[in-house]
Amino acid sequence: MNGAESLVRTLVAGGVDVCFTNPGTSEMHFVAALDKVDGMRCVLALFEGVVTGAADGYARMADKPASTLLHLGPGLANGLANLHNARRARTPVVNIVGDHATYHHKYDAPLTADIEGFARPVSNWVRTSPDAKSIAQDGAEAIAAAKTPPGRIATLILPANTAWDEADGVASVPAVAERTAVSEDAVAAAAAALRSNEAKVLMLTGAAIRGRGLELAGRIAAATGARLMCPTSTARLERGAGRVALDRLPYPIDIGLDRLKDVKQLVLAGAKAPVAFFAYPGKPSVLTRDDCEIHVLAGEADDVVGALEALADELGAPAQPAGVQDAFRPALPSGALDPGSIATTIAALMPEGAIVADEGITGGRCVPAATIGAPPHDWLSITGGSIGLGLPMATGAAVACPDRKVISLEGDGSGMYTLQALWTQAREGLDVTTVIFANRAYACLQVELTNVGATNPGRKALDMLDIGRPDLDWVALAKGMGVEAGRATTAEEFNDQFARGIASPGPYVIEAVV
Ligand SMILES: Cc1ncc(C[n+]2csc(CCOP(=O)(O)OP(=O)(O)O)c2C)c(N)n1
Repeated sequence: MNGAESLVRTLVAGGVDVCFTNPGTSEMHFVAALDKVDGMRCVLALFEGVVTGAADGYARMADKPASTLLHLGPGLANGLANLHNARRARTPVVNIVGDHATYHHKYDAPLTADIEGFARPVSNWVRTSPDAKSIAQDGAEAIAAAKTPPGRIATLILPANTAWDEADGVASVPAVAERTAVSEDAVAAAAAALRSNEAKVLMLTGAAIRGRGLELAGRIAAATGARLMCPTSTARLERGAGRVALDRLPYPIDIGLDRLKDVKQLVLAGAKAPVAFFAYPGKPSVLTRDDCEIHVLAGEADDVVGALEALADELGAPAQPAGVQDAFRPALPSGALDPGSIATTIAALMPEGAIVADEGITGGRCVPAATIGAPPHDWLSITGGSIGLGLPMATGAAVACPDRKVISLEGDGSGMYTLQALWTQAREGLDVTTVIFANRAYACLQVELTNVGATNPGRKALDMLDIGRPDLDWVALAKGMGVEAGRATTAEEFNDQFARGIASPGPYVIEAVV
């Protein structure tokens, strides 16, 4: 077999059996190998930002990496922003980037670029395979690197001749490092902090905001009265009726500061100490008060669930968690369509086990509170602040979980970065209902203009924050990519449209004019 086939066989044997691709000439042997090997699902995307964002959404839900196939330096570069988001989410990803044959490099042909240079800032592991005989082993090591806690980006560069030359065979994935157990001292310090009579918060993320982690957090809250919080952006949060509810740190700095203003003891379980998303003139960067004591129970690569287990034991926590969310469904709204009524409709109709991919920006701001009592669901957010993740992330999540409904909340501005994801959803028949908050504006930035103290904006400045003239026609855009779509301008129309999306087994787009 050739190098490309040895790599594909190694990926499949190592459990990496989905590949999001956008190939070119240098990847043709890899593409040809896909047919020689059973077990690899290949999903084409029409832009690399969709490839990398889909790989992120997939791994968040599948709990294992997908691979990507990208075309030399420019293909990788097109996918960098969503690799940045994936890196911030601690998502495991195995990137395969084709390159010119090793002997062709010295001619500086047009697509020649510093691929390792492009890859390094978003990758924890980068390697260029030197020859076909090394590729299987390099591929196996890339998988191990991606799976190394807390989840990493591995980028393997595949020169064309290493793909077509004769290879040795398949390699198996080396042992992956376990998550580190936390020290007894860290547990004791966290317990002392949470026993204190001062205002206290347990800030959780990663595995701590799913399943067993949430239950333990609730038991710790029951023992201590600690407030349970999570960061603004989390890779995957399990929430809804019957689950321990967390107080999510709000994005706007003033509200975030207010939420933490009394806190004197902060215990971090997998999370970082909270800082402002941006610096604002005259406002602090750190969101906790100066005299707040911060204790790290578990870092991001530590066994945070084991740490919570030890903490619950240390505190003699009761079996019943505190803060379990009651079931609550609102009635369907009527009248004007606005972010509040849209959130109410979603809360009324979203099915159990839904996956919400949240890039709703200001239009989606009411959905989290409205849906907290809805049937249990998962919530995926943009972790690196780089918009253009939402539609690809929803696509990848739907590939990972074909039996679950994906609800994609999308700002119209953010959606335009990677709208080609809709074509992939149509081609793959993915069960995604997308709500486009069509406010014809970069509304978030209109608020930020004031927040940073830029006063008296003129017409040119305001024009940079307005995306009307012409208004985007999302129904036509979706239909042009083979996705059924409808428009809603009233709450009643949105109720009908959303019910239609939920009833559809395939992709459906709703342009909600707000
Ligand atoms: C890659 C990237 N480019 C630009 C931005 C800056 N930015 C943040 S929000 C935003 C506008 C989002 O518009 P939309 O999705 O329509 O949501 P709205 O603000 O209207 O609610 C922009 C351009 C960003 N966060 N990431």
